[in-house]
Amino acid sequence: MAELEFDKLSMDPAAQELLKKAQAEGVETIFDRAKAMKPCPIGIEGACCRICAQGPCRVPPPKKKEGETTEEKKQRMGLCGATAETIVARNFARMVAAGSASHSDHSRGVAKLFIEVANGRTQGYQIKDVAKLRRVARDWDVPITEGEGEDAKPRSPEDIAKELGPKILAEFGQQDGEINYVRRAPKKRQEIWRKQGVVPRGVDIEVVELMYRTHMGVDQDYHNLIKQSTRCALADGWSGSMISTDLQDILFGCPTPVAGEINLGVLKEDHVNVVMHGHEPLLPEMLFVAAQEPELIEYAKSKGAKGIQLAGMCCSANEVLMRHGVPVAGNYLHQELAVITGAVDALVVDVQCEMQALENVAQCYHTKIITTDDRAKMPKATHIPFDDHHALDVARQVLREAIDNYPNRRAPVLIPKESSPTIVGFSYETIQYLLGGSIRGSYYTLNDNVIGGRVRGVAGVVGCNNCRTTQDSSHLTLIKELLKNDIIVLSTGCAAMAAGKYGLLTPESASKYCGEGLAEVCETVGIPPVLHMGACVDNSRILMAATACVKAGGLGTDISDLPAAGAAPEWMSEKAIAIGQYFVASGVYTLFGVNWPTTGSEILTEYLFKGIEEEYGGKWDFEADPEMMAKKMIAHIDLKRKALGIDKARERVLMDMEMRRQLEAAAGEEH
Ligand code: NFS
Ligand code: SF4
Repeated sequence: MAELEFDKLSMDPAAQELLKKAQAEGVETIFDRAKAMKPCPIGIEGACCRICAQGPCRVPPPKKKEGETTEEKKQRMGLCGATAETIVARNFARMVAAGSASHSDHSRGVAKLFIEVANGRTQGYQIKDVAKLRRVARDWDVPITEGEGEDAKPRSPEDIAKELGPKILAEFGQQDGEINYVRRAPKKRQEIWRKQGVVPRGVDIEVVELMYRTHMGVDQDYHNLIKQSTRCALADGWSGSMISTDLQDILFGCPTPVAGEINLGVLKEDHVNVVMHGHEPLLPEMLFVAAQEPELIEYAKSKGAKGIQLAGMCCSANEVLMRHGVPVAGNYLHQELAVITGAVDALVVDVQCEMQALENVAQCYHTKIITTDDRAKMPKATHIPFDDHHALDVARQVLREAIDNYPNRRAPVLIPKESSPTIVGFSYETIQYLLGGSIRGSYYTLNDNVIGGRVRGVAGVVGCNNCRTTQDSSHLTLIKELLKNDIIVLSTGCAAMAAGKYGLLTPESASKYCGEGLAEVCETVGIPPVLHMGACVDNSRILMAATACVKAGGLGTDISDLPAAGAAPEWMSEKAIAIGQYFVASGVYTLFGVNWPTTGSEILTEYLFKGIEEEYGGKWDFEADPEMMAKKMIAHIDLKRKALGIDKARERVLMDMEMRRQLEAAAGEEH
C-alpha cells in the first residue's frame, strides 16, 4: 500500500482519522489507488477517441505554436481524419449526454411514482405539499378549480395530480415544440435560446440526438456538437432536473429551514447504523418512516442495540436532510470511510456516485451493502429491489437486514467525534418567504441589498469531491474568500455538505466569515451566509432563484446581467459537466477546478472559455487554485456591477463602514 500524507488527502479530521485506521488494517481506499494510478495524459485532455474499432486514436497537442507541417498535422488526427476539435468535442458532448441522462432518468422515475400516488396505487406515499402542487399545476396549464366564476370550487389534489402527472411524463418523450419550463426563464433568455436554436424539444430526444451525433462519422463540426450539447444540457436543467425538484417537493414536501448534523460523528456506536447513499429520495423517504416504527425499534433492541440511526450520504443525504433533518454521514469521498468505521450495519445504495470499491471495503468489515435499484447493481452486494407499490415493506426489509447484521460487528469500531450543526432547507420558495414574509415575499429585498452594495453579488458553489485534490479544501477556501468579499453563496450537492462540515451552514457563521455588509444582511434576515439548496438536481432551484432576481427588477433583464457566478471547484462526475453547460447556456460565468476535459483542443477550449459568451452571455473557465477562482469570480461580479451602474453604491457602503469603524475606534479611545 502507498505511503499517504493524510492531511493532503482530506482537510477533514474525521477522514484523516479513518484513513489512518484503514492503513493500519490494510484496507485499500480510493486514495491509495489514486496514488498508484495517475490519470492517462491523453485521456485527461479529452484527446483520445475510442468510438470505433479502428482506434483508439490519440491526438497529442501540437509540438509548436505555428508553422506546423502537413505531416505533423496528420499525426494529430484520428485514422478517419477526425481532428482534435472533433474528438475533444465529442468526448465533452458524451459527458453532457450521460450527465443529463442521469438527472433525467431519476426524474422520470419520480414522475412515474407521482402518477401512481395520484391513482392511489402506492404504499406509504402521499401528496404532501398541496400548495406547491397547485403552483406547479398552473405552470403546466392544469386547472386547479372546477366550474366557472362564483361556482368554481377547488379541485382535489388527486384530481389535479391525475391530470398533471401524465402531462409531465409526456415531456420526456416529446418530439417537437418546446419543453414547458422554458417559459419560466426570463423573456430575454428565451429569446437568446430561440435565436440560437437550442430550445429543447423534449428530454430524451436531446440525449439521443447528442449520442447519435457523436457516433463515428456523424457530426464533425465542434461548434455544432457543442450546440447540441447545449440543447441537451438545457433539457437537463430546465426540464429533467427541474421536474424532479418540483415533483419531489410535492410528494415529500418543499424544504423549509430545518436543523441537521453533518459528518461521520452522527453514527452511533450503540445503534443500528443505516447509511442511505445515492440520489433518489424515494426509498430514503420510506426508510425514514420505517425507522420510526415501534416494532422495528423493538426488533433492534432485541438484538442488543439501543435503536436505529439513519444517516445519509451524497445527494440522498441532501434530500432527507433538507426535508426531515436526517443527519448526514458525509459527502462523496466519505463513502468508503463510513464502512471503515466498522459501525455501519447496512449501506443502502440506489443510483449514482456509488463506488464499486464499497463491495471490497465492506468485505473487510461486517457492513452489508444493499443495492436497491435494478439499474444499479454490484455483483457482491445484496440486492433488494425497490418497488414503489410496496415501498414501505421494502424499507422495512432493508432495516431488518441491517438489524440482523448488528450482532456481526467486529471490533474495533471507530466513530470519529466530528459532526457539525447545520441549518438547511433553503428552497427557492423559502428564500422568497424569508426575504419578505409571505405577503411581500420577494427577491427584491435581495436585489435591493445588491444594488445598495451591502451584498456584492451571488455565487453558486456546487459539485463533488475529487480524490485528485484535497477533500473539501477547495470548497472551503473558495467559499470563505467569497463570503469575506460580501458574496452570498448558494450551494448544493457535495459542496453544500463540505460547507456544513466546517460550520458554514449556521446563521452564526455570518459574523465570523462575512464582510460587514453581508454579515449585516444575514443577521437581519436570520440566515446562514451559505444557503444549502439541496441535491444536485436542485441546481434547478438556483436557476429559479436567478430568474426571480431578474424578475424582481433593478438588476438588468437577463440572468447574464446579474452580478453572479458559479463554480464547481472539486467536480468529478459527468453530471457536473451537464450542469455547468446549462448554467453557461443560461448566462452564468462558470468555473471548474481540478482539471479541464477539453485541453486537448485549444480551439474548442477557447470557444468554451470565450466565444460562447457572445452567443449565450455565459462562459466556462478553469481554475485549479481556489483563491484565484474566487478572484476571477469577484472580478466578474464587479464587471457586472459596473455594467449595471451600481459599482459606486458599493464604494459608498464600504466608505460608510470605514467611517463607522473609525468612529467606534475613536469612541473606544475616549472611554
Ligand atoms: Ni452531484 Fe450528488 Fe456529490 Fe458530485 Fe455525486 S453526490 S449529484 S455528482 S459527487 S456533487
Ligand atoms: Fe479513430 Fe476516427 Fe475511429 Fe475515433 S472514429 S477511433 S478518431 S478512426
